[in-house]
Amino acid sequence: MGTGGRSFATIRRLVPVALFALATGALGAQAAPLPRVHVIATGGTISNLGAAGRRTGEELVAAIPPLRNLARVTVEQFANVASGSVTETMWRGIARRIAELQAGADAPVGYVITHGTDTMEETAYFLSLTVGGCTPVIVTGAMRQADAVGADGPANLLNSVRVAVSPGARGRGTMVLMNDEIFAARDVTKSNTTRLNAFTSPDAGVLGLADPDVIVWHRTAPEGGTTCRRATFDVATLGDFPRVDVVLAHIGADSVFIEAAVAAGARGLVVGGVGRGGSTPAQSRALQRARQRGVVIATSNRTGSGRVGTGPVSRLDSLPAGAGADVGSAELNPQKARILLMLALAAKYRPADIARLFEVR
Ligand code: DAS
Repeated sequence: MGTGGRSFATIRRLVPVALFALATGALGAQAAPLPRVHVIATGGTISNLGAAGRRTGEELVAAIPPLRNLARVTVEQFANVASGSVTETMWRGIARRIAELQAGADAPVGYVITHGTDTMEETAYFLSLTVGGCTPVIVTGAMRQADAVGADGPANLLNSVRVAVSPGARGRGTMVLMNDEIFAARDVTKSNTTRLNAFTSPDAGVLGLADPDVIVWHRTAPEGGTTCRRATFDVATLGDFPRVDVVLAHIGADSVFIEAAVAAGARGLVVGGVGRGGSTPAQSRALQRARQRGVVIATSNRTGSGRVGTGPVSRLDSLPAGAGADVGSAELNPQKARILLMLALAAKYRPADIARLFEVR
């Protein structure tokens, strides 16, 4: 082989090396720094190893190599509990922590909260009311334990980070990602005990999808994503959360639970009413007595979807005419109506303003 042949072979050897060097920035071109996503781990099935304990957030992230090309993921272990053990004090702590990180240097472009699925919708809804700004907060978890065959946690965590760095997520506030589906915090609910597709938005549908190639948004962001949401409530200035209880209406329900809640100091009551918010005559009378003592009643329903309006509609079959201020929960289910009522009472809203607040989407 002559000289020309040798140099051609050399060039052929060098081209891949040069391309690799270009791609990695070794020839001087600086690769853009990866965006920071902060994971706040709280426990749940995504971390659960049964008798072997729970994985940490660091371990969950380390087990997903593709994350390294997607974002600079930082992790903090806020808690490591089943979501039935999450408290309202912890909610405040997470909201405050996000505000603190947002105000600091190197603020993340998004947050991922790993959480048990059982009460995930409640934590997500609380954060949607108390975290402002453009930065998305994605709450995720798993239906199958961390050591199960076909565990869904890693895909949910990876997809949540994909959503967190997606420009289309800006301005959308708090969302839930499960089973490749993205839900608005206000709309989402857990509607199955076991299935991978347990999360649904019965009234509003999914917000978007984490498809393999792209994040798809089915609805435009508020104001087209150009303005950032103001938090409805500022946890830094809110007083103590008042007691707000939920009572279920059903055939044969008497006044006992309503009276017990009032005796325990409830300042608000949410009725999981039948149909459009009805209750039994005994419950209706007890609710009327509670209202006369200054307890604010929000009427929700136990059907799993559909609205309860404020005023006469929500009083059908239940409260006597002229019963005074009544709050319909709109399409909020009882557990979410409880959160909004609790925050509104803590912020000293009047019943008429509370009624309006329930309608704000
Ligand atoms: N279902 C889980 C949760 O919601 C329970 C667990 O992981 O312990 O937290």
